[in-house]
Amino acid sequence: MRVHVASDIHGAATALARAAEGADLFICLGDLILFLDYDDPTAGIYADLFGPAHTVAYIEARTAGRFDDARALSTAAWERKGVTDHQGRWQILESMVRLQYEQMFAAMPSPALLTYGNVDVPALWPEYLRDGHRVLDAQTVGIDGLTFGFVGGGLVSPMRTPYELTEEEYTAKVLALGPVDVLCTHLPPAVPELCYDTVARRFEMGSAATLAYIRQFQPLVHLYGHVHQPQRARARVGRTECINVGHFHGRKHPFALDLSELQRRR
Ligand SMILES: [Mn+2]
Repeated sequence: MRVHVASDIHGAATALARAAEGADLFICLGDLILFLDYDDPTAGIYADLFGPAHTVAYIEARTAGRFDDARALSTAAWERKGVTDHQGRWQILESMVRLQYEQMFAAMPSPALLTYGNVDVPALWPEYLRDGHRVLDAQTVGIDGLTFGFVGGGLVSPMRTPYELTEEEYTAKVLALGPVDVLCTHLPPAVPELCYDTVARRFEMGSAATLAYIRQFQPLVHLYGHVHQPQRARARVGRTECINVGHFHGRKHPFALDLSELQRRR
C-alpha cells in the first residue's frame, strides 16, 4: 500500500488536487491556510487585506524578530480600515479563511486522514470536510496492520498563529496515543537541527513531549512538517526515523510512504 503525505499546503489547491495520484491513501498534516507568503508578498490573506507594500514591511519586521513592530503595523492597518476591535477583525478574517477552506477542501483528495496545523482554524473544519475525509487528533487508526497515531496543532509561539496549544495541552494529546508504528504530527520533535529554518533563520517550535514519546515508544517513523526550510529534513532518534515530509506549498509534491517496507521492519 502506498500512502502520500503532505503538510503545509498553504493555499496550493491546484497541486493538492493531484497530490494523491498513484496513492491508495492520502494523509494531510495541516496548515491549509495561506495567511502570509514570505516568498510572495502579493499572496495570502494579509496581502488581500492590506496590500503588498504593507505586507513587505510586515514580513520584514517578523523576519527580523521584531514581533511588537509587526503587531503595531497590523494595528495601524486595521485602524485605517476602520476596524478597532478584536471581534471586528475576526469577522473579516473568518470570512477570508472560509473562502480559502472552500477551495482547499474541494481540492483535498479522498480518502484522506487529516490533522490540524498551527495555521488552521479547527472549529471551521466540520463544515468543509467531504466524504472520505477523517480528522484525527490525539487518536490512532489501523492501516494494513500498522498503527498510525495523529497529533495536530502548534505550540504557543511569538508568531501567534491561530491554533497554538500550551505544553500541557499538547503533552496530554501525545500521551493519549500509546504505542504506534507511524507517528503523524504537524510539529517536529524538539531536535534543534530539525527545527531550525535556514531561510527564516530562526528556530521554529518543536515538541519536547514528542521527543520524549519517540524515545519511549520508538515508532518506526515520525512524519511531520511545520519547518518550511529545515536545516535537516531527517534524523534518527533510536530506531525511529524522523522525516519532514516537506513544504507542500513550495515543492508541490507529496512524500511517499511504502507500507510494505514498514511492515517488514516491524
Ligand atoms: Mn506551515
